[in-house]
Amino acid sequence: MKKIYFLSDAHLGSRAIANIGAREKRLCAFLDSIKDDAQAVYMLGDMFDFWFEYRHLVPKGMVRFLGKLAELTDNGVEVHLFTGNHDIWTFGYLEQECGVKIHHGPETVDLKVGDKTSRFFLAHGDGLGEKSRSFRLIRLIFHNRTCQWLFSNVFPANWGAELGMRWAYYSRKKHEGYIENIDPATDPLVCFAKEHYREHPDINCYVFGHRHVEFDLIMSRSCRMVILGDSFRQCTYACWNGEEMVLDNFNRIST
Ligand SMILES: [Mn+2]
Repeated sequence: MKKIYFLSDAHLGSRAIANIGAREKRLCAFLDSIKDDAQAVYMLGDMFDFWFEYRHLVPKGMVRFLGKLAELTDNGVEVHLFTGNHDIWTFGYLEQECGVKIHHGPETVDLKVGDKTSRFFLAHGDGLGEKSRSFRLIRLIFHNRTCQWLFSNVFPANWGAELGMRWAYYSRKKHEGYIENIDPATDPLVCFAKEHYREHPDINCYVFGHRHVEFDLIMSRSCRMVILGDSFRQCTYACWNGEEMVLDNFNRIST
């Protein structure tokens, strides 16, 4: 039976993560290991530490990963890429070149494995239940089409890319070594999911990335919430086999 895989937050290309090249290879080895039994792979955001696509240019590096995406889709595996808060700015290249399907926001999807169908709510997780005004303002600017056009066409690309990589670097450094504790009573993502579930009791599974913490919560007899962790350090992922959602990691894979 084929399976559906979920992973997130590889932060490829990051200057703040040691040996990011080796980590990219490990991720590619994992994707290679699942290529025969994967029906679909859902990547829930921040696979790139900073991805900004210009009309005729894309960021350097990460070619093994891009090649692996193309290989999977060429072989009939559906690959879905949700944009996170580090890789919002893809405007067609990844779809055309790597054959992936891009999602710019949360999606509710019915996933079918064999004869079993389950309803999933999938999102990177940034901005959901988030109340901080400064975060919301930055998010608004990052997603604004006019700001994106100005960044792309007025600012020299070398400066733009440098600025973006530095922003991503400092954002990573800020969270480094800080293991976040998710308190289900107050956590914005958990609160968001609970509120959403009250209005959409037909959802069977909420899956998020973004937090770099693994988290698993039984919401009810028929609904579960999973935060995936990350794909560079803990290397955690989830796998839906039609019967259950299995959480595992690919740390043991050597390249
Ligand atoms: Mn994120």
